[in-house]
Amino acid sequence: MSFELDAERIAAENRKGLGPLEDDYAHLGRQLARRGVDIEALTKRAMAFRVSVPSWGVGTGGTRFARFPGPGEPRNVFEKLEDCEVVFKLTRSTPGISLHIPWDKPDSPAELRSFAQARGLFFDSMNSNTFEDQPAQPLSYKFGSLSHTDPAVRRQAVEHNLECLELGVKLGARSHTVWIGDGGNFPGQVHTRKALERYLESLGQIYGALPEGWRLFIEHKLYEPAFYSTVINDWGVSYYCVRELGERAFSLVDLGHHAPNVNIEMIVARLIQFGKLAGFHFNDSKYGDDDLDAGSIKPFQLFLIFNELVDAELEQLPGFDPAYMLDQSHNVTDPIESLATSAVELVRAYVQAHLVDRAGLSEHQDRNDPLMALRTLKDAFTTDVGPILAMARHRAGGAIDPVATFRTSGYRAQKAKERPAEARRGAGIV
Ligand code: RM4
Ligand code: MN
Ligand code: MN
Repeated sequence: MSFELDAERIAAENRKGLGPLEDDYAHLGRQLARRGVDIEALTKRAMAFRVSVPSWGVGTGGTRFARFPGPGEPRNVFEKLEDCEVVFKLTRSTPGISLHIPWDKPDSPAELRSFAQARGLFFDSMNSNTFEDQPAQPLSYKFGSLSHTDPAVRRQAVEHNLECLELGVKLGARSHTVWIGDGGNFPGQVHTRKALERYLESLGQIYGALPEGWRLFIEHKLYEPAFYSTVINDWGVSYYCVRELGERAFSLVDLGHHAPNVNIEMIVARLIQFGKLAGFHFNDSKYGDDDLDAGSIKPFQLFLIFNELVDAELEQLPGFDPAYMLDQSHNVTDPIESLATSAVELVRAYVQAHLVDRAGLSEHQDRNDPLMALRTLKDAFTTDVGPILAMARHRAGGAIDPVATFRTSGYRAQKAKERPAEARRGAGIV
């Protein structure tokens, strides 16, 4: 029998924190009432927020230099799901799992699906992998995949994506996410226009095979692994491609895939306006694709992104239905703690964005009053909504303090016994 974090353990921890939480919640409720805000409405929104976790996020990541595996790391997709379930039990916001194929390819999709269902989990987006070679793979992706110069390599990459779709249907997934590492390391290596033409032709084949009711997401990335030029390098190219492909193709924004200082909230607003925002891979970064925990470096940026999202949500823009996912690499923290913390930070930004006085903001904009406009945003951003988040988790059966509850549960130590380290393991982003 494998060790599980049970509801009684969470309830016991919550009993310790409930008194002070109720005080703080009542106090915040009175403060918000003075601003004309109903705390209960915000708590309901917090309880309804959902973000999916990546199966690859529960393993320790790494850099080009090293990977330092943690104790009790999951060794297969079932164990990954066990860890994802813990994040869900602690936060109650993360029932969706995004799988990476072939890292998580199950022998029996039906068995995996019922394993997930029994835990209240479901499969969200599928992710293909043509950025590395697999053992016994006939052709190499060293010089690209969907945009490769050799049609046989492109075919192989397309077929891999078709296999992901087929598997996704069996698992009950509803979208497919394509990120490729294609590009050039040196000037002249790749013919810029021809590579994009080849990519579009390959992607057209994947789009053409998209199952009924599915959406196709494509993810741009400025650089890495190609350091000079990347085929889908920014949101403009991504937007062009999804427009070319058709109405079920959308641009996905991974926060770490932009140059430092880029105004990502503006990219988000543009994609919303053009009806092409797929959703997100949330994370944070200082320099590039650092894959740090959401909100750890630029919490105000995260808030400003949610400000755009909530603005669209409140306006009920037709077709606005972004998919929220985490995409992080945990190199020095416990992956379960990092994922739970990020999920909490997203709900925080979401609730804070609901605190923006939108009528007031729009007046300040119309009167060209930048100082008051910024202050309106800052009033929302600087409100400590922690008690709302904790109360929402508590009411949903989650933990008032997810990290403390996880630490006292002994889950990691138990898993270290149940899952002895293996010599070589492919989990994580290296
Ligand atoms: C990439 C990108 C993809 C992720 C891989 C592992 O940088 O963010 O979404 O699947 O990393
Ligand atoms: Mn990503
Ligand atoms: Mn990335």
